[in-house]
Amino acid sequence: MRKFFSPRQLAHAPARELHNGGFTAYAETPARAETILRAIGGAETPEDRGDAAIRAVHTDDYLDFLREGPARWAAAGRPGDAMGYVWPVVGRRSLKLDRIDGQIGRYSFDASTPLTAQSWESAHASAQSVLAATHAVLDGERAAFALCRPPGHHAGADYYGGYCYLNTAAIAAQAARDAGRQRVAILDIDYHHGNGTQDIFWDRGDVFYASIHADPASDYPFYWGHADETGTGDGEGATLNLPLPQGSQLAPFRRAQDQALEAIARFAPDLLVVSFGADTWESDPIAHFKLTTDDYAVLARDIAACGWPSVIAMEGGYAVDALGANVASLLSGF
Ligand code: Q9C
Ligand code: ZN
Repeated sequence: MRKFFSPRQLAHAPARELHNGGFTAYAETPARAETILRAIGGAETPEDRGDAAIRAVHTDDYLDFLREGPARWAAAGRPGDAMGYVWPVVGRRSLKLDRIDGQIGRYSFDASTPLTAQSWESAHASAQSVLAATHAVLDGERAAFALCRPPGHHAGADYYGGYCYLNTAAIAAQAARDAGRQRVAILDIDYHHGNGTQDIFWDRGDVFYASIHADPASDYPFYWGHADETGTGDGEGATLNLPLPQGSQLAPFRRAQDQALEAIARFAPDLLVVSFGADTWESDPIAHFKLTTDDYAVLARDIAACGWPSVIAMEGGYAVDALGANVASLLSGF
């Protein structure tokens, strides 16, 4: 299988995050990518295809903010990484404010995702990796892997959060649509609900979004991912949320994935994007499912048996010592 990763994706390295009321070391580290790279035997560096496919998903003003926010933060005399502390209450106008703190609130949704001077470079390179994998599949590969880091599925068209800045799965799906594939499905098997991906395709019938994740009644991101969220307008019925309780092992996870794959089969996609998070692993430090390393090969074989050309985009997974083996197990199943 072809695999893609750019060394530029290592530059982004926030120092710390707000976690349960205190500052802790940032969980989404460059070491995650390095351990995956070692376990999968390296990856091709993607060519830089520029911004067009990113602009097909994200708004221009948001991308300007990702690039320019860190300099505005420094100009305000602030040390370290840009971090927000005030957000517009749902329903407030999306005002174009000059103050850096107001802008962070406007373009993000949580306090666990700092913006650094290197964030744009790495997020842009992460998008190039998923675009390279997507074009490999469009050109005939059965499956390709993008070692996306920073990850993507929490980022919306105009917001970042959950360690995500550019929505790589959405960029892949939209690139496939723009290359003429009529129907694209996204299967999200990260521990957390992919709120950004859901929001981006919420009112569209051409991209089906199915997610298996920890019940948002108990887990981040809380405000998305409930079973009654099914899309709207042309997208009514094209979003499928399958929340599971903390502690879930392979059996219920596999049943939920079968249900998602059956729904995707009815949709009949021309291409599948898999948002893969290994934070479902049994000892992940920030998550609470109980999958084993071998389970990922089982889940991947079930997906591969459906026969859809597949782009696999890396999302979460924070147990760095086990992460390489978990990703290698998943890829072995393809
Ligand atoms: N106290 C991904 O897996 N932090 N993002 C939750 C809980 C955010 C995870 C804090 C977790 C985001 C791509
Ligand atoms: Zn996650």
